[in-house]
Order: sequence, then structure tokens, then C-alpha cells
Amino acid sequence: MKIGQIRWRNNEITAAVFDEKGARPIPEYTLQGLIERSEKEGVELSVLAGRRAASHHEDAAPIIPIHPREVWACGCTYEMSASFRDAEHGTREGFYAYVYREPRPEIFFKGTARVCVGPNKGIGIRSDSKFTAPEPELAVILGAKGRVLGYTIANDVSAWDIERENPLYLPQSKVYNACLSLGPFIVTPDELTDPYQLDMNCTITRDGKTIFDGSTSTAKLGRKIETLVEYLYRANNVPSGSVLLTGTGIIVKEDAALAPGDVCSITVSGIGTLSNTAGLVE
Ligand code: DO4
Ligand code: MG
Repeated sequence: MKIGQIRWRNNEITAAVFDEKGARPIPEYTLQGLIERSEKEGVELSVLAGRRAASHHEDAAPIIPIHPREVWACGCTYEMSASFRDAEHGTREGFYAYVYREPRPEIFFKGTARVCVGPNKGIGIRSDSKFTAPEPELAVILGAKGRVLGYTIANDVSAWDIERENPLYLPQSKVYNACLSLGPFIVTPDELTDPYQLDMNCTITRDGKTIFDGSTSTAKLGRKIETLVEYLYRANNVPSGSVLLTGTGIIVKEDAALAPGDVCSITVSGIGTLSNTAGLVE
């Protein structure tokens, strides 16, 4: 099942089930509210959503599928991400390859709903960055105790030049206004049965011309999702309705650094396409 959120009656954020005919609103619930209800009643999210969704369809565009309580992100989970970062980085050889190969993954705090945007909203370029790039990633929506409730697309927009200058600047390269896009839907595990066989493509379009086109497959993800979740929850009670990004396998080089007005589109098989336009943020 594809579930997410729309703006409905009085512009209120409302959970919805999506199919080829449109969106069936789930009155009175946001997706967070629906997750809490499903956990309280011990009913699968997709079952509860199916029961509560209106029978009619609305012609409403998907907005951000969840306003996450917390977002965490894994890094260097694809060999490509680790080797490119090591090549970029002057100070310690193998710094990134280390976390790719060692049992403990890199996990960092990406923020809260405050820094997140949904489909077709603006993603941020910091005004003090000259090399900001999209990072297309598979994201998981976490329920109580790290249960995977579904999958969506994430764009871990990152100021690479700030990270490259010094690894201690990572939080500034990663966390700022509109640094993360999520959407368009969450696909529940009964529909998306194999998260390790998803094709992923990313394009950047400038003035109608494609300036970047890259692809990967989640088959190249170097970690199991349950391992990433297990490390995240060590001594850390992440609340249900949080999101975990699984890392990027597509690397955008400096010649395609995001500029204001660029359109970045990420397509993941079985989920959909997440498009956003880049803009400067102060
Ligand atoms: O170590 C820096 C961040 C890595 C990251 O965000 C990724 O690999 O996706
Ligand atoms: Mg990333």
C-alpha cells in the first residue's frame, strides 16, 4: 500500500491512501496519528489505513508523507560514497573507507520535521556553500522499537565543500533549512517486499537541460537495513514516526553542484519520483 499525506478540507494535513485513481483521505488523521493509533491497537498500518480511508478519491497532490519526529542518516553505506569522500578529503586517508568496512556504521542526526520538505518544494543551498549536492537515498519509516513501517525516497541535500573542509563540520554540511526532502509516498513492506532490489536514478535539470544523470541499485547497499536500525537504537530510544536514511550510492560531482532553479528528480522503482527545485537559504 502507498500511504502519505495531502492537504484536504480547510487545508488540513490529512493522511491518505494513494492509488492510480488518486488519494483516498483518512479523515481526522495525520500519518503520525495513524501510526500511533495502529500501534496502540496492535493493527498493521496498512490494515488500519485501508479501514479508515474514505471510499472516494480526491485529486490531491501528495505532500511530505510524514512530519518526522526525528531523522537519522547513515553514511558511507555504498562503496561509491566512501571512496569518493576519501578521494575528496585531504586529511586522513581511508577515513570514510574505515566506516564502510568496520562493523559500526556511520549514523548522524539529520534533524526534525523543521528542516524537511516534501515533493515539489524548495530544497536548500546554504549561502555559504559553493558545492551543494543532492544525495538520493532509500529511507525507512520507523515504528516502535525500530520496526520498519515502510519505505520512501529521501534527498539528503548536503553542503559537500563544508564537509570536505573538515569532518568536524559535518553537522553544518548536513543540517540547515530545507536540507532534506521526503516523498512522495511511503510504501508498506507488504507491497515493497525486497528493499535490496530497487533501481534508483537521479537527474539534475538546469534551464530545461539535463546536467546530471546517475543511477544505482539498492543491491549495492553494503549493510542490512536491520543492522543499521539495530545500531541506531543502541542506548537511543528513537520515537516511532522517525525516519532513517540508508545512505547514498549516487555521487554528484562539483561540476554539477546545485544552483538556484535546478530541478532535482529522484526515481526509485516501486516507490515513485521525488522532485524538488533548489534555492538559496539564509
Ligand atoms: O560521512 C559523510 C556523510 C555520508 C552520507 O551522507 C552518505 O554516504 O550518504
Ligand atoms: Mg547521505
